[in-house]
Amino acid sequence: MTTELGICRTRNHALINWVDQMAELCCPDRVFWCDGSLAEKDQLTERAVQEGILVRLNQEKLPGCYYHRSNPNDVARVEQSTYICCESEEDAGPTNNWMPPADAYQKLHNLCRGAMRGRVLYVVPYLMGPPGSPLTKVGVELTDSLYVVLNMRIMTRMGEVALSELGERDSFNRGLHCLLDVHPDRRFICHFPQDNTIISVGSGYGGNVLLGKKCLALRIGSCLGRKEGWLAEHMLILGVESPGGEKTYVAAAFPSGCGKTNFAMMVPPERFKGWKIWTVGDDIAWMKPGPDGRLYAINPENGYFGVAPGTSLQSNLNAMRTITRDTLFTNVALLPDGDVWWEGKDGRPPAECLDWRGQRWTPESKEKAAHPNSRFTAPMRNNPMLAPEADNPQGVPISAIIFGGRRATTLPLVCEAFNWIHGVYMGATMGSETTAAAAGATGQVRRDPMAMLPFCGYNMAHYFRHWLNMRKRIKYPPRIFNVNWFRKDEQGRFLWPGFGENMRVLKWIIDRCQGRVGAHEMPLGWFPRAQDFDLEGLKGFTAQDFETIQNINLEEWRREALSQDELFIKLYSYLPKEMIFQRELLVARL
Ligand code: SAT
Ligand code: MN
Repeated sequence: MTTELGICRTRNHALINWVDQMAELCCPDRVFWCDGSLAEKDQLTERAVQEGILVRLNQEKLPGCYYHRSNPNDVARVEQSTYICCESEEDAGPTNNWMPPADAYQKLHNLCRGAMRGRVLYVVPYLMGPPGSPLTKVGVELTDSLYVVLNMRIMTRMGEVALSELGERDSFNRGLHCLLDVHPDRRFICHFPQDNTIISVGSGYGGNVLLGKKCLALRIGSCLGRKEGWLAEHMLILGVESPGGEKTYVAAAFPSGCGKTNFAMMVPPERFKGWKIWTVGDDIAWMKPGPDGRLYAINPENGYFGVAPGTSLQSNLNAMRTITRDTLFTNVALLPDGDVWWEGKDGRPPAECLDWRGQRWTPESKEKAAHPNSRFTAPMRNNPMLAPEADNPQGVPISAIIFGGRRATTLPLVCEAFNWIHGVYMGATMGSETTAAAAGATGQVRRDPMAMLPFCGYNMAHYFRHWLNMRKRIKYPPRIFNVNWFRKDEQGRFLWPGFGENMRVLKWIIDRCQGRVGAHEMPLGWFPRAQDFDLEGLKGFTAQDFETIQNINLEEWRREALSQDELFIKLYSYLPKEMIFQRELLVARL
């Protein structure tokens, strides 16, 4: 039996009416309703190859894998073109760009008017979260980009499954995406929290256009979470299983490009034989108190949109296994035999390849072959260590929340907050050196509270208050920790080996959560005692090195406290007083 593809299969009037309205605005030649089937995937993939959007890779080496090059002016999220369009500017807060909703609608509708002439409008119904979860949300993205459709098919639970979850309800996120002419002057990513609506134009790059991810799961999600009493966070979720079978779940916030995917898929080193790390999610956590008083988390996504450069068998074995099939590669380098390459992949650089712009590249070339923010889009089901609970509608109970930035100095490898409020302060004052995940200069320290600076859909100070208020709703709150894998010595060498060895830090965190070890009280929080932190089998790293990496330099901390103030001053009129008290306590302890 053959089923006809692209046909509307819903009787949801709100949905049909809205699609009609948007089609009337954008004037596509055709409307194609996605059902998420395999037949549809094959058909659309074939079309993308014919249209030159995808290149078929070597199907023997990489079955089901395809390659895409984006417009060179469109390779990362653009924070300066990202807007929160709520009624009052105050509600968007000083860390967001704001546009009045009426103005934004007018501007964007003008840009979209007739923009899909000669093109197809794809209707992409999708779920963020497993079917049947109380946290799961339905979104529908209308897009004229086949690349977006095929990525959304990996990143979300897409098609029929979303339509049946939605049923006759009107409560779904309305997302409209138009490529236009992919010009930075006509690039806007606008969020309308009061209407549960997103409009993104002028870009084809992941974080700007896969609307379920940063736009719905974080920016709109954070607004919904504030209203409904839960947390939408830029966090990975992992499960640690001991040799005895004890499972502990941890959520961790790191800014984009700081190794969330690597941490979420970590392989424990030799010393931790019998321990297992299970991946629940690598980028986003939705967390809500459960009936037993603990905080439960789901990963709303269905795939990984990971940074390719630096990914190797050494740094992330499970990711390398995950991306051997059914994966889309964007802006990496293309080898003559239809394989892909990037800086930091195993083995020697290829003698020759095409770089991410499609130009001939050799090891002598000055430019990088893969763009530093080149990505793979891979189904999470390919991950050999995918936690079975990733599909559990109830989510997993979180025992620890970890905050971490990329800091060459100042921040120790690990410390634990004294309590929830202190932990919120730790998260709120997080700083990190900027990476290639966002357009702009890299390597500069900026305050990135909870790794949410580019993703919080409302006033950051109200967001801190929401975090503080959540304490009252969680009977058994997770412990909160801060980590920094990136501290360097005076010669600029990393002090900590990172990757799998981060298991040692995780082990201490788990031991703290299970009440198995004590700790030293220090000005920044609880520090590990030497006898509790396992350094055995860690070559070239001594107890002295551990002291160095945990060292608090008072001069650096005076500067840190001042620099923390820059963000607080910006937010001052709304800042919860608890944050000011915490700052004073810190200064006093120092
Ligand atoms: O580009 S994305 O926003 O999807 C990834 C990231 O920056 O975290
Ligand atoms: Mn991210």
